[in-house]
Amino acid sequence: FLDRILDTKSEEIQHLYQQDDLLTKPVQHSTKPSLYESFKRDDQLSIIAEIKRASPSKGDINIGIEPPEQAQLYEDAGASAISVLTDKPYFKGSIDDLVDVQHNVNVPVLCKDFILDPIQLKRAKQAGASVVLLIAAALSPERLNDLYEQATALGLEVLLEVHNEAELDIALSIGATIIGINNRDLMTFNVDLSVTESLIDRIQDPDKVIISESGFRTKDDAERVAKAGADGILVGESFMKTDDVEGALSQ
Ligand code: IGP
Repeated sequence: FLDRILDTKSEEIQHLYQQDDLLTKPVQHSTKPSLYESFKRDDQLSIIAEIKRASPSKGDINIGIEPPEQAQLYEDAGASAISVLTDKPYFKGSIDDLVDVQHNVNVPVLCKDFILDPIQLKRAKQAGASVVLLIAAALSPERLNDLYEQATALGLEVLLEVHNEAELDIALSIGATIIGINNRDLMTFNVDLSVTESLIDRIQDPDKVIISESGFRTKDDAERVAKAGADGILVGESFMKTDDVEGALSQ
Protein backbone atom coordinates (compact mmCIF):
# COMPACT_ATOMS: atom_id res chain seq x y z
CA PHE A 1 0.00 0.00 0.00
CA LEU A 2 2.74 2.47 0.95
CA ASP A 3 4.52 1.83 -2.36
CA ARG A 4 1.31 2.44 -4.29
CA ILE A 5 0.61 5.69 -2.52
CA LEU A 6 4.13 6.93 -3.08
CA ASP A 7 3.74 6.33 -6.82
CA THR A 8 0.58 8.42 -7.04
CA LYS A 9 2.20 11.21 -5.03
CA SER A 10 4.87 11.90 -7.63
CA GLU A 11 2.15 12.88 -10.11
CA GLU A 12 0.62 15.25 -7.57
CA ILE A 13 4.05 16.77 -6.91
CA GLN A 14 4.54 17.48 -10.60
CA HIS A 15 1.22 19.33 -10.62
CA LEU A 16 2.32 21.41 -7.66
CA TYR A 17 5.39 22.56 -9.54
CA GLN A 18 3.08 23.91 -12.23
CA GLN A 19 1.30 26.17 -9.75
CA ASP A 20 3.23 29.39 -10.13
CA ASP A 21 1.68 31.05 -7.12
CA LEU A 22 3.01 28.32 -4.83
CA LEU A 23 6.55 28.94 -5.94
CA THR A 24 6.43 32.71 -5.89
CA LYS A 25 4.13 33.67 -3.01
CA PRO A 26 5.94 34.43 0.26
CA VAL A 27 5.05 31.95 3.01
CA GLN A 28 2.48 32.92 5.61
CA HIS A 29 3.32 33.44 9.24
CA SER A 30 1.42 30.98 11.43
CA THR A 31 -0.57 32.42 14.30
CA LYS A 32 -1.17 29.07 15.95
CA PRO A 33 0.57 28.12 19.20
CA SER A 34 3.43 25.60 19.15
CA LEU A 35 2.36 21.97 19.40
CA TYR A 36 5.62 21.09 21.12
CA GLU A 37 5.17 23.76 23.79
CA SER A 38 1.52 23.05 24.47
CA PHE A 39 2.01 19.29 24.71
CA LYS A 40 5.07 19.66 26.96
CA ARG A 41 3.29 22.09 29.27
CA ASP A 42 0.30 19.80 29.74
CA ASP A 43 0.78 17.08 32.36
CA GLN A 44 -2.23 15.17 31.10
CA LEU A 45 -2.41 13.14 27.93
CA SER A 46 -2.94 15.63 25.07
CA ILE A 47 -5.10 14.74 22.10
CA ILE A 48 -4.64 15.33 18.39
CA ALA A 49 -8.07 14.79 16.82
CA GLU A 50 -8.09 13.96 13.14
CA ILE A 51 -10.31 14.91 10.22
CA LYS A 52 -10.43 11.65 8.26
CA ARG A 53 -13.06 11.29 5.57
CA ALA A 54 -11.98 7.81 4.48
CA SER A 55 -9.03 5.43 4.59
CA PRO A 56 -7.73 2.58 2.45
CA SER A 57 -8.33 0.06 5.23
CA LYS A 58 -11.77 1.26 6.37
CA GLY A 59 -13.34 2.89 3.30
CA ASP A 60 -15.64 5.86 3.92
CA ILE A 61 -15.76 6.96 7.55
CA ASN A 62 -17.14 10.45 7.22
CA ILE A 63 -20.32 10.96 9.21
CA GLY A 64 -21.49 13.92 7.16
CA ILE A 65 -20.26 16.91 9.15
CA GLU A 66 -17.97 19.17 7.14
CA PRO A 67 -14.32 19.44 8.26
CA PRO A 68 -14.42 23.00 9.72
CA GLU A 69 -17.44 22.13 11.88
CA GLN A 70 -15.93 18.81 12.92
CA ALA A 71 -12.70 20.60 13.86
CA GLN A 72 -14.65 23.10 15.92
CA LEU A 73 -16.37 20.26 17.76
CA TYR A 74 -12.94 18.77 18.47
CA GLU A 75 -11.52 22.04 19.76
CA ASP A 76 -14.56 22.73 21.94
CA ALA A 77 -14.29 19.22 23.38
CA GLY A 78 -10.71 19.89 24.42
CA ALA A 79 -8.47 18.64 21.59
CA SER A 80 -4.99 20.18 21.81
CA ALA A 81 -4.37 19.99 18.05
CA ILE A 82 -6.24 19.07 14.87
CA SER A 83 -4.87 16.77 12.18
CA VAL A 84 -6.26 17.07 8.65
CA LEU A 85 -5.70 14.27 6.15
CA THR A 86 -5.05 16.13 2.91
CA ASP A 87 -4.33 13.14 0.67
CA LYS A 88 -7.05 12.78 -1.96
CA PRO A 89 -6.62 9.43 -3.78
CA TYR A 90 -6.67 7.24 -0.67
CA PHE A 91 -8.15 9.37 2.11
CA LYS A 92 -10.55 11.63 0.17
CA GLY A 93 -9.13 14.73 1.83
CA SER A 94 -7.75 17.90 0.26
CA ILE A 95 -5.56 20.86 1.03
CA ASP A 96 -8.75 22.95 0.97
CA ASP A 97 -9.99 20.96 3.96
CA LEU A 98 -6.93 22.18 5.82
CA VAL A 99 -7.43 25.79 4.73
CA ASP A 100 -11.04 25.68 5.95
CA VAL A 101 -10.15 23.99 9.24
CA GLN A 102 -7.32 26.32 10.20
CA HIS A 103 -9.61 29.33 9.72
CA ASN A 104 -11.97 27.86 12.27
CA VAL A 105 -9.68 26.83 15.16
CA ASN A 106 -6.98 28.30 17.39
CA VAL A 107 -5.01 25.13 18.16
CA PRO A 108 -2.08 23.82 16.06
CA VAL A 109 -3.11 22.23 12.75
CA LEU A 110 -1.22 19.23 11.37
CA CYS A 111 -1.00 18.60 7.62
CA LYS A 112 -1.28 14.82 7.36
CA ASP A 113 -0.04 13.66 3.99
CA PHE A 114 2.72 11.63 2.39
CA ILE A 115 5.32 14.34 2.04
CA LEU A 116 8.15 13.46 -0.32
CA ASP A 117 9.12 16.82 -1.77
CA PRO A 118 9.82 20.34 -0.42
CA ILE A 119 7.04 21.78 -2.56
CA GLN A 120 4.53 19.94 -0.38
CA LEU A 121 6.00 21.68 2.67
CA LYS A 122 5.53 25.02 0.97
CA ARG A 123 1.93 24.16 0.09
CA ALA A 124 1.20 23.07 3.67
CA LYS A 125 2.64 26.31 5.01
CA GLN A 126 0.66 28.40 2.49
CA ALA A 127 -2.50 26.58 3.49
CA GLY A 128 -1.97 27.55 7.13
CA ALA A 129 -0.58 24.34 8.63
CA SER A 130 1.61 24.74 11.68
CA VAL A 131 2.83 21.13 11.79
CA VAL A 132 3.63 18.61 9.05
CA LEU A 133 3.90 14.83 9.18
CA LEU A 134 7.07 13.18 7.90
CA ILE A 135 6.94 9.38 7.71
CA ALA A 136 10.25 7.58 8.21
CA ALA A 137 9.00 4.50 6.34
CA ALA A 138 8.38 6.59 3.22
CA LEU A 139 11.76 8.35 2.98
CA SER A 140 15.47 7.59 2.91
CA PRO A 141 17.30 8.87 6.01
CA GLU A 142 18.97 11.58 3.90
CA ARG A 143 15.71 12.74 2.37
CA LEU A 144 14.03 12.67 5.75
CA ASN A 145 16.76 14.80 7.27
CA ASP A 146 16.60 17.21 4.35
CA LEU A 147 12.83 17.64 4.54
CA TYR A 148 13.02 17.96 8.33
CA GLU A 149 15.42 20.87 8.01
CA GLN A 150 13.50 22.55 5.24
CA ALA A 151 10.26 22.28 7.21
CA THR A 152 11.90 23.83 10.25
CA ALA A 153 13.36 26.61 8.12
CA LEU A 154 9.83 27.41 6.89
CA GLY A 155 8.66 27.71 10.49
CA LEU A 156 6.79 24.40 10.47
CA GLU A 157 6.95 21.94 13.34
CA VAL A 158 7.46 18.30 12.36
CA LEU A 159 5.72 15.20 13.68
CA LEU A 160 8.20 12.50 12.69
CA GLU A 161 6.42 9.16 12.43
CA VAL A 162 8.15 5.85 13.17
CA HIS A 163 6.99 2.26 13.48
CA ASN A 164 10.10 0.25 14.42
CA GLU A 165 13.45 0.55 16.18
CA ALA A 166 15.47 1.34 13.06
CA GLU A 167 13.14 4.21 12.13
CA LEU A 168 13.14 5.51 15.69
CA ASP A 169 16.94 5.56 15.75
CA ILE A 170 16.92 7.62 12.54
CA ALA A 171 14.40 10.05 14.04
CA LEU A 172 16.57 10.46 17.13
CA SER A 173 19.71 11.00 15.08
CA ILE A 174 17.96 13.73 13.11
CA GLY A 175 17.11 15.39 16.42
CA ALA A 176 13.33 15.24 16.00
CA THR A 177 11.61 16.81 19.01
CA ILE A 178 8.09 15.49 18.28
CA ILE A 179 8.05 11.76 17.65
CA GLY A 180 4.96 9.88 16.51
CA ILE A 181 4.84 6.16 17.14
CA ASN A 182 2.37 4.66 14.68
CA ASN A 183 0.66 1.60 16.11
CA ARG A 184 -0.53 0.77 12.60
CA ASP A 185 1.87 -0.94 10.21
CA LEU A 186 1.45 0.96 6.93
CA MET A 187 2.34 -2.16 4.92
CA THR A 188 -0.18 -4.54 6.51
CA PHE A 189 -2.63 -2.16 8.31
CA ASN A 190 -2.17 -4.28 11.40
CA VAL A 191 -2.73 -2.24 14.58
CA ASP A 192 -1.03 -3.08 17.86
CA LEU A 193 -0.70 -0.69 20.81
CA SER A 194 2.26 -2.66 22.11
CA VAL A 195 4.31 -0.99 19.35
CA THR A 196 4.19 2.18 21.45
CA GLU A 197 5.04 0.32 24.64
CA SER A 198 8.04 -1.40 23.12
CA LEU A 199 9.53 1.63 21.34
CA ILE A 200 8.99 4.24 24.02
CA ASP A 201 11.67 2.82 26.29
CA ARG A 202 14.32 3.61 23.71
CA ILE A 203 13.55 7.31 24.06
CA GLN A 204 15.40 8.39 27.17
CA ASP A 205 15.29 12.14 26.58
CA PRO A 206 12.52 13.72 28.72
CA ASP A 207 12.40 16.74 26.39
CA LYS A 208 10.89 14.76 23.51
CA VAL A 209 7.17 14.96 22.89
CA ILE A 210 5.90 11.45 22.15
CA ILE A 211 2.62 10.90 20.35
CA SER A 212 1.07 7.45 20.08
CA GLU A 213 -0.86 7.21 16.79
CA SER A 214 -3.71 5.03 15.52
CA GLY A 215 -6.07 2.38 16.78
CA PHE A 216 -7.54 4.08 19.87
CA ARG A 217 -11.05 2.88 20.73
CA THR A 218 -11.46 3.13 24.49
CA LYS A 219 -10.34 4.99 27.58
CA ASP A 220 -8.30 1.94 28.53
CA ASP A 221 -6.35 2.19 25.26
CA ALA A 222 -5.43 5.79 26.05
CA GLU A 223 -4.51 4.96 29.62
CA ARG A 224 -2.31 2.15 28.45
CA VAL A 225 -0.04 4.41 26.35
CA ALA A 226 -0.18 7.23 28.91
CA LYS A 227 1.18 4.76 31.44
CA ALA A 228 3.92 3.80 29.01
CA GLY A 229 4.96 7.47 28.87
CA ALA A 230 3.22 8.99 25.83
CA ASP A 231 2.56 12.75 25.98
CA GLY A 232 -0.27 12.57 23.49
CA ILE A 233 -2.41 10.39 21.25
CA LEU A 234 -3.62 10.85 17.69
CA VAL A 235 -7.15 9.64 17.05
CA GLY A 236 -9.00 9.59 13.74
CA GLU A 237 -11.64 6.98 13.06
CA SER A 238 -13.15 6.67 16.56
CA PHE A 239 -13.71 10.42 16.83
CA MET A 240 -15.04 10.72 13.28
CA LYS A 241 -17.60 8.00 13.91
CA THR A 242 -18.92 8.97 17.32
CA ASP A 243 -22.01 11.15 17.62
CA ASP A 244 -20.73 12.32 21.00
CA VAL A 245 -17.39 13.99 20.31
CA GLU A 246 -17.38 15.67 23.70
CA GLY A 247 -17.99 12.42 25.52
CA ALA A 248 -15.33 10.61 23.51
CA LEU A 249 -12.68 13.27 24.13
CA SER A 250 -13.41 13.75 27.81
CA GLN A 251 -13.09 10.07 28.59
C1 IGP B 1 -5.37 8.01 13.08
P1 IGP B 1 -7.07 6.00 13.60
O1 IGP B 1 -6.85 4.53 13.74
O2 IGP B 1 -7.43 6.65 14.93
O3 IGP B 1 -8.05 6.37 12.55
O4 IGP B 1 -5.63 6.61 13.16
C2 IGP B 1 -3.99 8.29 12.51
O5 IGP B 1 -3.03 7.82 13.40
C3 IGP B 1 -3.82 7.66 11.14
O6 IGP B 1 -4.74 8.31 10.29
C4 IGP B 1 -2.41 7.78 10.55
C5 IGP B 1 -2.07 7.98 9.19
C6 IGP B 1 -0.65 8.01 9.13
C7 IGP B 1 -2.80 8.15 8.03
C8 IGP B 1 -1.25 7.69 11.22
N1 IGP B 1 -0.18 7.84 10.40
C9 IGP B 1 0.03 8.23 7.96
C10 IGP B 1 -2.11 8.36 6.85
C11 IGP B 1 -0.71 8.41 6.82
